[in-house]
Amino acid sequence: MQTRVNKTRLTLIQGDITEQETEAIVNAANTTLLGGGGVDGAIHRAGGLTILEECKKIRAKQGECPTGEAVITTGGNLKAKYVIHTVGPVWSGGKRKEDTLLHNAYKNSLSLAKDKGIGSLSFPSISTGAYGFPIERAAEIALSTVRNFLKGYTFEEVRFVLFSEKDLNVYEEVWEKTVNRV
Ligand code: AR6
Repeated sequence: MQTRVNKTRLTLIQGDITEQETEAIVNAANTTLLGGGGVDGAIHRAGGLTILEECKKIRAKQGECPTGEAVITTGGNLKAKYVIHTVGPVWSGGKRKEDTLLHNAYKNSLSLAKDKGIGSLSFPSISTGAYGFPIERAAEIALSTVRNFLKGYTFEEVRFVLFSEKDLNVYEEVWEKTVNRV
C-alpha cells in the first residue's frame, strides 16, 4: 500500500528490511547495541562488522542506549547509507509505560533522521517480535506517531517493512481505521 501524508510518501510493504534502498533503515535493537536476533541480527549480518564497531564506539561514549532512544551508524555493506538503532520496550502487560516508550522509539528515530537530513527511511515493526508487544496496538502507535510527525516535517518517503503478510495486513487495517477517524 502506498499513500501520501501531506507531501511524504508513506509505504507499507511485506519484505526484508536489510534489502531496502531507502537512505536509512531502522533497527529494532536492544540497550546493549551489540546485536541480537530478529531484525537486529539480520541487519548486523548483512551490514558487516563496521556497524558493530560503530555501535561499540557509541557505547564507549554514552553507555547503553536507553529504551525509547535512538542512535545512528553508517550502513556498512547495506544499500542503506545509515542505520538508526532504536530500542523498543519489552511488553510486560501494558502498565510499564510500554505505549509511551514505543512512541518515543519511533519519534526519536524520525527526529534523528530529520536532524541528519535523511530523505527516506524504513521501519520494521519495533517490539512485536522477541519483545512481545501486541501487534495491533503497536501498529496504532507506530502509524499515529509517524502521521503526527509528518504534520510538521516532510520526508521523501517513510516505509514500513513488515516481515509477514499477516503483519502487513494488520498495519494496513490499522492505517485504514486511522485515516477514517480523521
Ligand atoms: N526484515 C523485516 N522485519 C523483520 C526481519 C527482517 N529481516 N527479521 C525479523 N523481522 P524483533 P523486537 C520482524 O524480534 O521485538 C533482538 O534480539 C519480526 O518478524 O526483531 O523489537 C534485539 O537485539 C517482527 O515482526 O524485534 C532485541 O533484543 C519484527 O521484525 C530484541 O530482538 C520485530 O521483531 C528486540 O525485539
